[in-house]
Amino acid sequence: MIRIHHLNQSRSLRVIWLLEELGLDYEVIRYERDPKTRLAPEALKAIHPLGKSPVLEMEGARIAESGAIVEAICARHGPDLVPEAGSEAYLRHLEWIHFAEGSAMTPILLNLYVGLLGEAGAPLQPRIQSELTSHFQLMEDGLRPSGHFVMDQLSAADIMLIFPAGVVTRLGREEEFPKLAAFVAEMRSRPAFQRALQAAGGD
Ligand SMILES: N[C@@H](CCC(=O)N[C@@H](CS)C(=O)NCC(=O)O)C(=O)O
Repeated sequence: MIRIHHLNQSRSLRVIWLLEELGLDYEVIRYERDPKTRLAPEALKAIHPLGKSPVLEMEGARIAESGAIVEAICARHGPDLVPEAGSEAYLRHLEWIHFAEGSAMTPILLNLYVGLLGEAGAPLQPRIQSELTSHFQLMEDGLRPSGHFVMDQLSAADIMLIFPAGVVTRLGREEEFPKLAAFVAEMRSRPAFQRALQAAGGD
């Protein structure tokens, strides 16, 4: 049995979405953020020292990092969500998978945290905003006419990129990045995404 340690309103929704797309059996172990601090509960530290979500248990092994989890699930159960090894598309796909956490999240998190500083963070804002915009623009330009990244059907890269792409809509920047906004709406309307939302507890 696959078990997913899921924190509400977190990146682990992308893992539940993937499990639903693949029609796999799984169990969700839910953790709730502290309503004031928004941090995960201490109980998650018993699962992984960082106390962050997602953490997956599959075939007796425990694995953290959403990108690694998505790759591991696809390697075992979802070959159709990854382009053929050795192809040009495979390289682009790998690039996007790692971009989602390794690059895009840096300006997104800086924007969030430095924004909390108000005026004290003002000297950092021009750089943060230009990095945020260039990362959104790269995603906007990377979308294919089919509305997907890399393949003309759903791939694991789409599943990874839903999180940084969703920030465009959260920041109300849909008009600047219309293709990204359409991507988010389209992915969210998929039946498997809706089932994932339900399994995750609605958020
Ligand atoms: N790079 C990691 C990031 C994991 C992470 O930061 N998870 C957040 C939720 S989106 C978390 O658990 N935060 C709670 C906390 O830091 O207390 C991944 O992709 O899995």
